[in-house]
Amino acid sequence: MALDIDTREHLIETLRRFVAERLRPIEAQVAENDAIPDDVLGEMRDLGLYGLSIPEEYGGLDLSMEDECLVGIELGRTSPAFRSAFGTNVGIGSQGLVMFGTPEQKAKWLPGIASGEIVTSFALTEPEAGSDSAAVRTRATRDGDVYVLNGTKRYITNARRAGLFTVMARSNPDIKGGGGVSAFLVPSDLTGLSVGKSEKKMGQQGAHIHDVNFENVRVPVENLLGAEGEGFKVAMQVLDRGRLHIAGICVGVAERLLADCVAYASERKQFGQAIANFQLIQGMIADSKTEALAARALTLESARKRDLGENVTLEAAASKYYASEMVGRVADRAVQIFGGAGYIADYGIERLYRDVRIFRIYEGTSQIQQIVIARETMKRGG
Ligand code: COS
Repeated sequence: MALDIDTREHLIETLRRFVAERLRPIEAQVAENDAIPDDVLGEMRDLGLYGLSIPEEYGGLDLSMEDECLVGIELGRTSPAFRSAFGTNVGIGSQGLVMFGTPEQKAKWLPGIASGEIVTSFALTEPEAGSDSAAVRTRATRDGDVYVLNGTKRYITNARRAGLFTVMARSNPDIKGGGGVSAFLVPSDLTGLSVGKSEKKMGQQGAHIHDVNFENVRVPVENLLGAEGEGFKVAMQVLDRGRLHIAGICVGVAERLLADCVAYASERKQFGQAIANFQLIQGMIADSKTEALAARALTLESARKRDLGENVTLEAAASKYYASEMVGRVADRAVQIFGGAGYIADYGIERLYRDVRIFRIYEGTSQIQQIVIARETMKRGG
């Protein structure tokens, strides 16, 4: 639901203050400790961040996609690890349930997801099924009134905290591609489900990914999400939405980096004057600003189209592709503008440079986005 202008401005202003006063001051500490303090997670819950996208009847804020992207832009002004804490509840961990859940499934889980009491995870990727996500091998074998799950999921965000997983598993081994895959709502306390170690990553310390192992996990048939054999399409539609959210975050990080660059270039003196006076520095700032504006416009326009009920598979892929590549270039220029300081941990620029690298990979690599964009463009005839 689209917020009225006053409510939207109030929400954005509240978040801007929360990011500036509460999150930015502890960015370095969170990265150092690889953990977000529990009291900060509690404040995020109190602000309603876990329920941004959940319908109001289940206790969420029911934001439109455009409003969610605007919120994402604000959240992008700090370490992306903070967003990751509730990002699965807002996006890939909950949206299968929101879009395809039965009234009973929604009533059972959405209130806890909206409040943040239940953390959700999206379990699609496997050791042998990354970009080729229709190739999932995790098996779901029907046995009376349960499906028995066996297999391993990889790089699953928030798995350690998750109370509920959306798991894509092959329910029909005779169908090799996506048509043999079903989606399941799997509570984390079921016997046989175990979560592996937190992987050491290049960036976004404070956000955690794990393997999730299923060993004869007995999932009640009523936890099937959507129809049997529709799980791949559930996943694709969840990702269409998630890609817009990620694009919004990329725009926010780029805007943050630009602000940092302008502040630094205005302070830093070389050859007797602020480096901001030099046209070669200005050229980098101009390129970053132009690209950040273009990504913002593309993302918000695509989000508005989705809010109007249009199919945005192409637009979501284009937004994510452009915005994630854009923020990589902006971060690279930021290191260049900061010079030696850009390479030193104390300034935080090298941290963001590492943090943004994953945006070109998760929720579909840039190369997958290119494939989606090209296919859809050809389908649409141009
Ligand atoms: N919305 C609805 N349905 C979709 C869809 C979408 N966005 N994308 C594909 N489908 C449907 C297709 O219409 C097709 O349906 P039919 O069998 O009825 O014709 C079916 O799903 C299979 O689609 P397709 O043939 O395009 O599947 P492919 O195996 O060729 O691969 C890509 C599709 C590569 C686009 C997909 O595997 C993908 O997005 N991979 C990246 C996954 C990813 O983002 N992983 C990140 C991990 S999650 S953090």
